[in-house]
Amino acid sequence: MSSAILLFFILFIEFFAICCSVKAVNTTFGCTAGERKALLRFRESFSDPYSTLSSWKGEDCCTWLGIRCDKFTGHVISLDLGNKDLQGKTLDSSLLELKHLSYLDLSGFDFQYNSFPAFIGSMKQLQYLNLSLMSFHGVVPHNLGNLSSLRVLDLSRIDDLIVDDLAWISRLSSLEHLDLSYVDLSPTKDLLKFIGRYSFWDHFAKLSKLSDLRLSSFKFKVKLDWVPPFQLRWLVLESCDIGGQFPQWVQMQKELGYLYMENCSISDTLSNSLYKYKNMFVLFLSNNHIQGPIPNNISQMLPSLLELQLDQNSINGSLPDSLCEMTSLIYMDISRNHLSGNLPECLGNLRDLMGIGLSSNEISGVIPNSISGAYLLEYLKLNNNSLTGKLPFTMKNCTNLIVVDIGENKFLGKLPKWIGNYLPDLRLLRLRNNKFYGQIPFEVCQLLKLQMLDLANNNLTGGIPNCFGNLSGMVPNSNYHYDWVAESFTEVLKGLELEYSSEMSRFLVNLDVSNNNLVGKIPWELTRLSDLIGLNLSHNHLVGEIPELIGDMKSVESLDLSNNNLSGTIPSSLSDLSFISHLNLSNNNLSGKIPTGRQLQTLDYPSIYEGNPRLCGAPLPKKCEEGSMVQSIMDNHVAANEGDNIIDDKVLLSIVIICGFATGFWGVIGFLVINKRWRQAYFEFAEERIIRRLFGG
Ligand SMILES: *[C@@H]1O[C@H](CO)[C@@H](O)[C@H](O)[C@H]1NC(C)=O
Ligand SMILES: *[C@@H]1O[C@H](CO)[C@@H](O)[C@H](O)[C@H]1NC(C)=O
Ligand SMILES: *[C@@H]1O[C@H](CO)[C@@H](O)[C@H](O)[C@H]1NC(C)=O
Ligand SMILES: *[C@@H]1O[C@H](CO)[C@@H](O)[C@H](O)[C@H]1NC(C)=O
Ligand SMILES: *[C@@H]1O[C@H](CO)[C@@H](O)[C@H](O)[C@H]1NC(C)=O
Ligand SMILES: *[C@@H]1O[C@H](CO)[C@@H](O)[C@H](O)[C@H]1NC(C)=O
Ligand SMILES: *[C@@H]1O[C@H](CO)[C@@H](O)[C@H](O)[C@H]1NC(C)=O
Ligand SMILES: *[C@@H]1O[C@H](CO)[C@@H](O)[C@H](O)[C@H]1NC(C)=O
Ligand SMILES: *[C@@H]1O[C@H](CO)[C@@H](O)[C@H](O)[C@H]1NC(C)=O
Ligand SMILES: *[C@@H]1O[C@H](CO)[C@@H](O)[C@H](O)[C@H]1NC(C)=O
Ligand SMILES: *[C@@H]1O[C@H](CO)[C@@H](O)[C@H](O)[C@H]1NC(C)=O
Ligand SMILES: CC(=O)N[C@H]1CO[C@H](CO)[C@@H](O)[C@@H]1O
Repeated sequence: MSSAILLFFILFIEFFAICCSVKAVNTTFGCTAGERKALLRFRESFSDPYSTLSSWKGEDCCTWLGIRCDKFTGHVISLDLGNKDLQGKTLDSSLLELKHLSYLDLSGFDFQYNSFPAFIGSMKQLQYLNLSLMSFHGVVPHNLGNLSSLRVLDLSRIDDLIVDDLAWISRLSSLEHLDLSYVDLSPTKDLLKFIGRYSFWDHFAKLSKLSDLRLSSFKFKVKLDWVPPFQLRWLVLESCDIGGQFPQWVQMQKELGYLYMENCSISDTLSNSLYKYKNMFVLFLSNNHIQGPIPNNISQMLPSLLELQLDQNSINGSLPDSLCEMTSLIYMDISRNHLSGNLPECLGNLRDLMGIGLSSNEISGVIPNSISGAYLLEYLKLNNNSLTGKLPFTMKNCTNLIVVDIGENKFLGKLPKWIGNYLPDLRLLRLRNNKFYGQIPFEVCQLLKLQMLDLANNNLTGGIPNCFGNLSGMVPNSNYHYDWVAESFTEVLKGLELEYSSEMSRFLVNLDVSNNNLVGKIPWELTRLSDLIGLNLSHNHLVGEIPELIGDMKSVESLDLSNNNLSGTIPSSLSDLSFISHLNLSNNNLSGKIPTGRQLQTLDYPSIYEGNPRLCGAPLPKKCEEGSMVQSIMDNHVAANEGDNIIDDKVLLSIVIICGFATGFWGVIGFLVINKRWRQAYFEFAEERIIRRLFGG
């Protein structure tokens, strides 16, 4: 009864507030003069190269971009300058005059590596402070601990920020959200910090309201019996060496919805790690040393799970049937473990599943027919296992498939025609290293979005279909590659087997039918595929000439036609391939003079052309017949200047690599450096997708 009255009372107040606020908006004249001046002074302390703050003029500062005022008093309560590409050397302390400011977002502000503005620690009324992605260096001022009203503190991703001691954090007793990820917390810099390592978590002893904690790269362990004062709903720990056992204090966080512990050297079993987490929707434990099987009762432990990420661990045993009871699962990745046994027959019960990753395990048996039940599936990654049998016909119900990677298995049978008829969204079809035989069906050409087709190392016969020229996913089409989220996968290009990160792989356009028993000519239509980066037709029985228009494949970086029975001369248009960095025409029946010029100049290894007895000219030792006198004089000249040439070539090569990089060259270096960041980007995307799904929108 009394609660009903209370509710009524609250509703009344709410109603009253709404009426008044409408009125108030139109009766106040916006911000106070003092605060307006303070803002203008603050504005002068930094530059705004993209004029994002062009609205910062006029009397009413409450209407300026990024500013919110209190409806009743007109005081500035919120300043949001996050991600506005602003730059400055110092932040003007005039912000201190905004006495009512409770929300301050300066994320991404380019501070040109000056020191952290200490005055921020005096803005006592702040409840939200976001300085992530800012660039300054030095030590976090300890007076941040004076911000006793602070509920959200985000200092993540600040290069060169030193957190020398976290004692100040213990005073932030209102803190609900703390993000220090990608801030170096590892106690390596001096001995003092090293001694302090075991007290790290003591600083969290009073943060009883904390519900979202994100940290990375640290080694601080806690006593086994530590009882944290908080109940987290969100926990992100990355690259934390917390030592073997799954931390007991994390087990106590029964309200956890989101648990991310990547690369934290956990070597426990899952059954020792997880209790019942009724709210958990994301479990991300990739890149640890987790052992033992997936618990039989995993569906009872994690009844609400949407995303399960356990890749790169040492999980063994087979996939339990109870996995199929996790009917809310959207994404599951248990790649790179030691799973064995069969895929559960009941897999199709996971009707919401959009992605399965089980690559690089030891799973055997067949893909169950029931897979048709998982008809929302977009990503199917089963590569590098021991799966066998035919691709089940029922898979044609999974019409949303974007990625099918079942390479490195023992699948057999003919390439199914239904792939072309029923999977119109397919971007990546990777069937390499299996036992598929028979002809390549024309239906494959109906996969108009296909940009990665890898049929290498099978036993395919017949010709290369002319209609491959119609694979419009392999011709330039602006923005086409941007509208999907790829998955990382391994591909052989330029003779190297590399893993392409998810962000890189969506730009990879590759056609590989090498090492089969294909016969006939190379269809000239292939030269229409001018977005192809890799083309590998090697190790087949192809005859006839290299298409005259080969030079139209402008994007090709890696071209391998070796080990066939190609004849005729090498088309001179080959020298139009300005990005080519790997070429192999060896072991064919080619004849005549090797074309020269431009990019071909840098590819001067005789091995490119060897095994073609009737080819002549540089870089082969065999000279061409006509004008042999002139030729030999020229050759001598080249020999005399060899030293210079080597330098020129190197310079040229690096220029080509740099140019190539900007337009889509995936070198080892690019991959290694960029991969992690992009992985993060994908992760954020996935997160967003899940949140959208959870909350509708
Ligand atoms: C802080 O700002 C960054 C970049 O604008 C944003 O991604 C992040 O979500 C913000 N943090 C919080 C806690 O709101
Ligand atoms: C703020 O913090 C500093 C250092 O942590 C401390 O010396 C100072 O007394 C505090 N100021 C106020 C007003 O609480
Ligand atoms: C994993 O964490 C260790 C520190 O514990 C770090 O040195 C290493 O670079 C991390 N690896 C990855 C892939 O993030
Ligand atoms: C899962 O099974 C283990 C024993 O195998 C048991 O200790 C645990 O309580 C079970 N968890 C749930 C949530 O049922
Ligand atoms: C899983 O690995 C553990 C050792 O880590 C071993 O004792 C157990 O027999 C393995 N189980 C299976 C099914 O291979
Ligand atoms: C395939 O899996 C094995 C382990 O099962 C691993 O050693 C190997 O690197 C994987 N190969 C590829 C290409 O991922
Ligand atoms: C095939 O997909 C449809 C939705 O497109 C779904 O309703 C149906 O149950 C699926 N068929 C099977 C056999 O699971
Ligand atoms: C490939 O297929 C041919 C017949 O088409 C067969 O004779 C041969 O044994 C097969 N090779 C392999 C490795 O399966
Ligand atoms: C390729 O597409 C064109 C129309 O775009 C069509 O006329 C032609 O028949 C197709 N070629 C093959 C071999 O399917
Ligand atoms: C082409 O494929 C063959 C056999 O599959 C492989 O050995 C070779 O390295 C590949 N060529 C390139 C340039 O990647
Ligand atoms: C290559 O093709 C020629 C005809 O163009 C034929 O005489 C020869 O036997 C073929 N060589 C091989 C190894 O298939
Ligand atoms: C909330 C409200 O009524 N706002 C009005 C205030 O006055 C301006 C014009 O001066 C209107 O455009 C707003 O709709």
